[in-house]
Amino acid sequence: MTVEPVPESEARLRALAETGSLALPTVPTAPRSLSVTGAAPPGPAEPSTLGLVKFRDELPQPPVIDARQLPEDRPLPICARPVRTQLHADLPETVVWAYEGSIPGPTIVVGSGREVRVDWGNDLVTTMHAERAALPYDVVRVPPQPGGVGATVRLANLPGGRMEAHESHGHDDPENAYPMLPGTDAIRSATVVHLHGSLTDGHNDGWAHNVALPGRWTRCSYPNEQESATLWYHDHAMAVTRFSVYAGLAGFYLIRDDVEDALCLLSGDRELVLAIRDVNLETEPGGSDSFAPTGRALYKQAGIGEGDAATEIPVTGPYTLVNGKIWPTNRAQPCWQRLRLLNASNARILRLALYDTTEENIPAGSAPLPARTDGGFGDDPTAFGMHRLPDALVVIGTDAGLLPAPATAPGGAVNLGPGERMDVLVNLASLAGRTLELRNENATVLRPQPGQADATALQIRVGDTPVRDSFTLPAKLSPNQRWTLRPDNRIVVGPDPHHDVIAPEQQIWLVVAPPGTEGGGHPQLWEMADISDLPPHQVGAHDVIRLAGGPGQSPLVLRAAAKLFDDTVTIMIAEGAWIRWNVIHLGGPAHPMHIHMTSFQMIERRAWALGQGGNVPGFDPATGSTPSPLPVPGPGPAIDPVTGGTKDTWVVQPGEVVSVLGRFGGATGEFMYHCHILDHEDHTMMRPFVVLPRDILAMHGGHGGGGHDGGHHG
Ligand SMILES: [Cu+2]
Repeated sequence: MTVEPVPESEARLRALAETGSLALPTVPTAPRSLSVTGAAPPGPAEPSTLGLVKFRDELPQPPVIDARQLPEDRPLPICARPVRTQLHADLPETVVWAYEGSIPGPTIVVGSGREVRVDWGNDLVTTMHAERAALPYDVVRVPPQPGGVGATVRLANLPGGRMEAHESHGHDDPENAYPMLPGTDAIRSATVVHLHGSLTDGHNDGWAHNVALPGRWTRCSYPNEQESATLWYHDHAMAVTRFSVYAGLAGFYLIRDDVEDALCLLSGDRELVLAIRDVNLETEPGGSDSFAPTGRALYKQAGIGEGDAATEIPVTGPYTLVNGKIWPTNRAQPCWQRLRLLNASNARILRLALYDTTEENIPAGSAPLPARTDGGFGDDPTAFGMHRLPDALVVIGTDAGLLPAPATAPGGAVNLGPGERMDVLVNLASLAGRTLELRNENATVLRPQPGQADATALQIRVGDTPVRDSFTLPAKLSPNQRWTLRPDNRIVVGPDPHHDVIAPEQQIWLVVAPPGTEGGGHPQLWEMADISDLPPHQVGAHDVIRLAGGPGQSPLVLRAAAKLFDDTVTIMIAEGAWIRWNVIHLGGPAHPMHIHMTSFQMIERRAWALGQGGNVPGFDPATGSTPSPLPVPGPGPAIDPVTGGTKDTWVVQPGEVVSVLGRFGGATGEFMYHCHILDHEDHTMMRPFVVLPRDILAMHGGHGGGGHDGGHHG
């Protein structure tokens, strides 16, 4: 990794200084239709209850950079800069931060086994700030409302609003103006890029502290010695990742390999990338009745608590962007299509399902129809549930690679927490002439009232001219080895139960402490030390989690050894070691947990029933402890073929104890693991860990204890 000035950037800055103006480039939107050549207009637009018409824009596809065509010795320059783009055909242009001027950034396609070096440039400067750009939106905090957290969240999810002290407007609009989140006006565009899912050394991994100022670039090497998978790159700057990703800094990175090529999976025009995220927009004064967007995005958070206890609910917005467009539409041929799904939201957990909306008629102004929030249908199954296509989405790959075999999406929907990806096939042959919608069923509604989010993500209009489709769904996909944990705690790698049997070298215990623990407003991520062998009088009364053992076993006693990012490293891993990570979620919101460097499989998921307050009974938030051992948790949701795929991010629900297993081979250095709700990550739900060659680790004794327990063998 090297950090040097960007020559082009300097030249541009000089030109800027000479002319005194720098016109922001406009994003070239590149709608790509799956079937129809020529620029046919979008289909009939549909009114929404949130001030914007649906399906006005064709779904764009970011430009593709095929790094396999590059000379081996040539690095790929990818530069972040501010650009203007229309998030919706009826909106003024919005300034965003974009890699190579595209939202999402260019899709980088690489070949497995062939190294690619990327020069990540930071060119985030503007006329107003020729040295460093301010955020291209305001960050406001909706103060706690009399109606409680729910009322505050509804107000925060109301379209529009603006910052109280905004210049350039002569008149007040106290009803729809909010205080700025302190400090956010001073944030300036320092960035560091993380390639999410990449197996690369620590110094190429986008360590959050290693930010580069505008005018600098950072060279990173990606060996790509991993299987075909959907990766993505995004900003990872310490404490401000939520702001730079919300500004637009994200893009796809696809690894292709011989296995994928031999399967003749769909590519080219029949493979779409879909980066899905939510957003809010600033409006002119005048209240919520007259929705007049100013052309600026808005980061609008619900506040909870005041003074020292003030904090915010992670940001969500009422509009869904797919590849930088609000509620776009796509024309597709009636044949198999491939969708590479990415949840690029800051905080919104998606449950995506396909609907046939051809005959759906929801009168404007009718009551909102709640989406599914509990795995069942909404209140009005005739309007919401009847048109659902439960067998439509066929999952072929998860975060880190192809599945062993295609799997119909469990429950008819694809669950994606922020940071998770899914490789999905859809057979549109039987849906010729139909109009479909990809909807998010989680915490959204149809026909929302202001303060709610709309379920719509993307419309797909299927052509009615039959086409010949030579594609057939393969019965088997990846023959790559998978691993399972036997009841005797030994790992079997590959399909033969007697082959390659090894034991995990180390267990890592993490606790997610609910909001309110020891007076804290945010949920917390604790790294635990195994103190089961300590005499009871040394255990203490705070931050101690006790878990009952099985029959005849003594309890496991864990104590928080680290809570903040800058606390000492306690996780030291020998390169090549198999490690079992256990996440104990004691209450509060679901968290998409992401571990850097390698890929994993979920091997166990157990759960406790939650108590009245939403926490695991027996956990005392006042002391952050369980005075008595928690009982052995019951079985959790079954690990279905999709959840059990190779992954790097999992949504862990309150009450669950989730164990994932992975081999830390092929890279070394210092890495991070964290919650991928970006507000949580920025608020310290992130911790470091170190992977070193075994010989160096042996010489490194005395620091951090070599793991919580010096290696919990077994
Ligand atoms: Cu979280």
